[in-house]
Amino acid sequence: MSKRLHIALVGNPNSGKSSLFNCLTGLNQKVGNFPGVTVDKKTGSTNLPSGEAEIIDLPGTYSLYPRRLDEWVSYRVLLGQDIKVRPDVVVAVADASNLKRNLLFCTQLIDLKIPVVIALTMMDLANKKGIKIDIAELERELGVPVVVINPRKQKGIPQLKKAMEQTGQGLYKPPVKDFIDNKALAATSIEEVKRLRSELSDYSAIHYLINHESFELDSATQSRIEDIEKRNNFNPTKTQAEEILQRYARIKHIMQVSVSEPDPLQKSLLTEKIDNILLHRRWGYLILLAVLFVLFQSVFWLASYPMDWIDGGTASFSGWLSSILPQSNWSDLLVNGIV
Ligand SMILES: Nc1nc2c(ncn2[C@@H]2O[C@H](COP(=O)(O)OP(=O)(O)O)[C@@H](O)[C@H]2O)c(=O)[nH]1
Ligand SMILES: [Mg+2]
Repeated sequence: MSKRLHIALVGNPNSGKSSLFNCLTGLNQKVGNFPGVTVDKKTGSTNLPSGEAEIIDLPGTYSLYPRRLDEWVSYRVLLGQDIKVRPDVVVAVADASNLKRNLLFCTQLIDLKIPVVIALTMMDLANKKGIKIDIAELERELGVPVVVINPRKQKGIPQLKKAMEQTGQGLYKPPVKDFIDNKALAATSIEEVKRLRSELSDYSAIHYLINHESFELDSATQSRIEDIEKRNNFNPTKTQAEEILQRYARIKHIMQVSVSEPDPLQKSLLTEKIDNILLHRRWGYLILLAVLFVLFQSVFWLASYPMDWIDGGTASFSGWLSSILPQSNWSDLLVNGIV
């Protein structure tokens, strides 16, 4: 029997992570806390074609540069620092209607060289905005499976399950080539960290350089990394800034080749065409008169309804009044004069 897969869901806040978690796990959910912190730990199980798998919904994160406590929780899991949570597959939930921002985090995960599947949500919203995404092209550029899902409508879930399972079984390997040239960001420091930890990718080594103090490392390794930083003048801020710039440059290229958005120029052409007709020297006035005519007509036409109701109402009210009041001058004044 194959081993039970452990699958973690990550992604930007509001990307649809919890909706997907609910969709996959249904009623098989447990909520607890991560050890030592009051951050929700939601776990559950789901059925994959080959058997049951464990699912964990990690707190939302914008990038691999954690700031808040809950972002640190996700970060530690992704960097292999949480001994209790060791996912075999990471599902990166990404909002298709905000693809550029979501891809930043996805490409960081890809460069960690962990098994990643991208679950693309909000495709319905993207389509409404006129955005079209070439999924095959996106897959080619990123080198990992991309599956379109709508957890709200339970769409694409069997396809996602298949991709999770195949990735967990090692059918899709993390891409050999980095998304950006991470090595060039701090070549010697990365090389030296990898001599201490041969299993790390170039990009993970950068994270060890930046955040080793928060990692579970023995004191000898801690001081060695400290030493590597000092000798090579490793500058974390500069490295991060350079990394983000390079990622966005490549993401921009991906957006150009795999995403078509409505051209703002095309839109302005349409409004220009409408303006040309409405503001025409002769036809413009005629159109204006026609619009005003329709407007006046519709006011009279619409007003006739409440006027008829009021007429009918007062007639039946005065009829009713004269029927209940005794015959006198006063009742005559009330019924025929006032009402
Ligand atoms: N239109 C649309 N809405 C979605 C989709 N996926 C999730 N949502 C909605 O997006 C909102 C945020 O989802 P949620 O699962 O709470 O996001 P989380 O912050 O990543 O856990 C919710 O109102 C969902 O119903 C989708 O594919 N299409
Ligand atoms: Mg959530």
